[in-house]
Amino acid sequence: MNILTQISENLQKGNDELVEALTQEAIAKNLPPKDILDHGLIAGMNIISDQFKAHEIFLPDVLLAAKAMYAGMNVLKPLLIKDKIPSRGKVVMGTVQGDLHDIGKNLVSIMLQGAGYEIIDLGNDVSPEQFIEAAKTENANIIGMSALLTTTMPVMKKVVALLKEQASAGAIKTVVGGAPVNREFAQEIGADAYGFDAANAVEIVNKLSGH
Ligand code: B1M
Repeated sequence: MNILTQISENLQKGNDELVEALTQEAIAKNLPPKDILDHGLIAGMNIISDQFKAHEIFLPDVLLAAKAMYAGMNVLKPLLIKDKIPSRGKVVMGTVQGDLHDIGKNLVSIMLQGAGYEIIDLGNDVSPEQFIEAAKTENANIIGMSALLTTTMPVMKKVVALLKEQASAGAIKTVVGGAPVNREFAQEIGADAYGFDAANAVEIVNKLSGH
């Protein structure tokens, strides 16, 4: 069996130690990190998503798969982040209030870090006030928000609205993303941009910060 399929299948079974070892093995075989991420780890997590949606598996299974996803991501992280490149700007990142899904947000952070941005990661369950406060104190150019639940998407609207009320409006740009988020929603709430995946988030942030 192809090593990427093995990574995907072991991620689905929640075999975190095996996923870590297989990811190391794939790197040793000179497979590109982006392929290991897309066709191994993310491919496995997509299958977990479909099975969870179809009620074929339950929350503890998803948690185990998430743990395995992190085991692989931790191995890939240094390869996705280049060393010693001058900072292209600061991005405050977080998953919005009420939402604990952080795998996608962490992937976006890793890719942005790899592209030379300084990331202020506020974690998950981040309130609108925390986003704005951090962006101001850190002098950040961009606020990046992730939401995976339809019920937490409105928090993004609050952040954009709160930012627009402030004197710093315009100076700090907002980027939104996450599985239920789309371009129309981003436009509707007045966000500056929408990123559909981690690589696209880098392109968007580059564009917004003039790189
Ligand atoms: Co939950 N969950 N979950 N979950 N979970 C979803 C999101 C769901 C779609 C599953 C389903 O029903 N099919 C569903 C939401 C339904 C909805 O709102 N429409 C759901 C639910 C219902 C729940 C709970 C409510 C379940 C319950 O308790 N009954 C609960 C909520 C907890 C909470 O947040 N308050 C819950 C809990 C969990 C776990 C804790 C078990 C776990 C999260 C673990 C963790 O994150 N540490 C989990 C997981 C893993 C998932 C699924 C299966 C996978 C999410 C994931 O990590 N994907 C998910 C199914 C799905 O998304 N289809 C599901 C992989 C990740 C790489 O993709 O996060 O989409 P993603 O990120 C992508 C892009 O979206 C984009 O780039 C990333 C890389 O390509 N992106 C950005 C993300 N953020 C971005 C920001 C940007 C730009 C791009 O700019 C700033």
